[in-house]
Amino acid sequence: MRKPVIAGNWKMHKTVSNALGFVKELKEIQLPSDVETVLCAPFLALPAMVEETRETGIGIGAQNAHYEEQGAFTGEISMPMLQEVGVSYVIIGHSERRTYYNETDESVNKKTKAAHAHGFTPIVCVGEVLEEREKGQTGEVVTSQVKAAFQGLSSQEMKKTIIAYEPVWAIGTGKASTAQDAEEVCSLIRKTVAGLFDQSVADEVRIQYGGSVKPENIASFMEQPDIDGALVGGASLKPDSFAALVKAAS
Ligand code: G2H
Repeated sequence: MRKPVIAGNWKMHKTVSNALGFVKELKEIQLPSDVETVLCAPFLALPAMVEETRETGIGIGAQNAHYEEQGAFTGEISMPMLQEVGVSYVIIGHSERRTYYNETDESVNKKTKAAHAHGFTPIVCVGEVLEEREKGQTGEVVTSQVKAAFQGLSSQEMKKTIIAYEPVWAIGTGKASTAQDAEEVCSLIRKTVAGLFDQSVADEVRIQYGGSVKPENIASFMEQPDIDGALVGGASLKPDSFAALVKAAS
């Protein structure tokens, strides 16, 4: 069976000392070992967080990385840089990056391949905007994002990839998708992966829901057969709330 995975996406929140304070508090709370627990923090905090979480089972992730190994890309961070500090996950193609930093399906594909080449577990985000949902284009949009993102991956790489379905209209709005609607799209994503690879790959790949997940609504998502966890923004910023989410996924 697929291991549930709860990942916090802190976005542009927390200084290094705030991040360390969070981890120290979280370590005081007993977390279930049957849930993969990940914190995706701002770059600056990553080295200290990797050190502070050693032997805890908590994985540390970045929220973006460049697909090139090095070069004239002012302000960017490469996968080898993250690898050296011991980061294990990287979020790719979050809608905020697609919207504000011109991430495209093509760059998402390059980054996903680069992440695998450096041994990371990529958390690849897909999802429709409100206008697309209202026009009934959700399935079409998400299917095309999935096909583009995973083009050229090996089956092994695909199995290790985590997909986060995040309807853009549900992000940070407090207005989550219904669990049934989210399940419908996650099931379609799994079918699309089966079409691209095969059923055994699709059965192994983990799909998260993201968008206004909180302790009060996570159970309804985790009950769904094709939802294996959550990518959580706002509700991951406090240790007790984040721990409640991890416990609810157990
Ligand atoms: C969606 C999510 C985290 P929030 O972006 O990826 O944020 O839980 O605040 O809606």
